[in-house]
Amino acid sequence: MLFQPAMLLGGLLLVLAAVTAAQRRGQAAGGRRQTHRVQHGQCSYTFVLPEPDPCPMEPEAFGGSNSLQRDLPASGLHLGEWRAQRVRQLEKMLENNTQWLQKLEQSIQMNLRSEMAQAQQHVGQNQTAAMLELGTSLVNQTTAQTRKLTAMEAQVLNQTSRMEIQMLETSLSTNKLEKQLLLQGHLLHRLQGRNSALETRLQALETQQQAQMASLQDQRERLRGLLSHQSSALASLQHGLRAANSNSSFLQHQQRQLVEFMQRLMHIMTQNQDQSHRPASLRTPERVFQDCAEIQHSGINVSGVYTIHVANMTEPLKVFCDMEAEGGGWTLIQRRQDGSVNFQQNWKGYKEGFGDPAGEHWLGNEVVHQLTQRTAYSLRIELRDWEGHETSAQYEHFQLGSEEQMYSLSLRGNKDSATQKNSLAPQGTKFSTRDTDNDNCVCKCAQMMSGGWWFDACGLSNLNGIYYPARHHMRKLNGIRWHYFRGPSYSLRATRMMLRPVDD
Ligand SMILES: [Ca+2]
Repeated sequence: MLFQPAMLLGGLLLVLAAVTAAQRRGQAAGGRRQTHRVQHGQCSYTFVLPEPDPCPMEPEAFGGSNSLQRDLPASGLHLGEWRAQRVRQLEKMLENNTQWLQKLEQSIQMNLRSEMAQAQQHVGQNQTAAMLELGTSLVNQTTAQTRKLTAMEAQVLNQTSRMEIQMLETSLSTNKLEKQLLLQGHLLHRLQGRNSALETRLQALETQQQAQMASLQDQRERLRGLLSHQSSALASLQHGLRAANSNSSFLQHQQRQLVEFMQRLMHIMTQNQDQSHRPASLRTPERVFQDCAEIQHSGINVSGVYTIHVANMTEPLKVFCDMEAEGGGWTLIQRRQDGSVNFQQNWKGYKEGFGDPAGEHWLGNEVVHQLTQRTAYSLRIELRDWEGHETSAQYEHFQLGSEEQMYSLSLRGNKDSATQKNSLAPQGTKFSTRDTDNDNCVCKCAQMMSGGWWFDACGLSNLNGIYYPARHHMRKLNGIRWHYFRGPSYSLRATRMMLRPVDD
């Protein structure tokens, strides 16, 4: 924009040159005023310039091609005056030109000012528009950047908040851990304290124990001495005891022999008495009885213990004979009345018999087998409970198998006085003891129910069970049972089993 006034000034100088040339032409035209128009862009400038006086004609003397010669004054004038006049003219022209130039300059300055103002305004408007465009684009860019920045700021804020939350969580967990560490430290401190206390106690106990050990060793030594003394005393005592035992067994043997001798003596005396009362022709020789029925037949009607000689048995046998019940002549094979005899016997015990015929006893399976195989026997069973009730059961035919047949039961003709039902055992039931299991159960009835009996599985009776005293006899499955008298778990007070030949 600044180059425009310079161009304008250049144009003006050209105009001035043109004006000077025109003045020269004007001078040639002679003393008139001329208008001059200068076009510059859209603007046109009109200048009114005074026409200079026409120059006097050049003297012919000075004619020729040289202009300086044409400026020379006429031959009528002095050269000095002409020069002075020419200088004055020139000065005047110069003065006029100067004034004209000043006016031109003023007008140009005026125009320039307005143009400059317009140009400045235009430039300012353009600049403002450009600046506005720039500003709008900058504002747009700025808003876009601002959006990006806000988005980024939001992201950064989010990240920061997350980081803060994580930091908070971390700090919380750190606080917790610190607390726990503190607690553990306290605990450790306490434990250390306790540990040290325990160590001191332990040391004290160790010293105490050492002292006790020393005293114990002393005592042990003393005890050893005492023990050796006592063992020698014990040996002497055992020796004395053995001697006393042998004396006692010897005395018992002598007592037994004495009792047997007395019984024999009594028997002989009664026989002698009978024979002494009878005439000599009626006297019978000494008889051997097979059972109590035979004794009864011999005229003895007093119940008691008698000696019998069972066939196939080498030794004579003592039995209890009941001469009262149902006509008498019963040979007892079992009695329970006070629990004085242990009925927890094995197979051999039940085979050979045990107990005392005058009290509780089991006559023995082998004797019963030998008796019942010789002739037909009937069996009578008598029962008494703790309330004073009595009952009996009778079997018309009773026989016991051999040991090979496990002393199996053979029964016929049940005469149970109360129910007519058989509580004893089914036909053919074998005898079982705790060491010989012949029952019909996968279990061992003799071990469960105790004693030895004809257990089926395990059956409705067991008169060889455990003897329970009064007030302890209820709910006893291993007691003395007879189902169809007092039920399956009532232990009876007294029982008797006895045999008598069927013929009687
Ligand atoms: Ca069994």
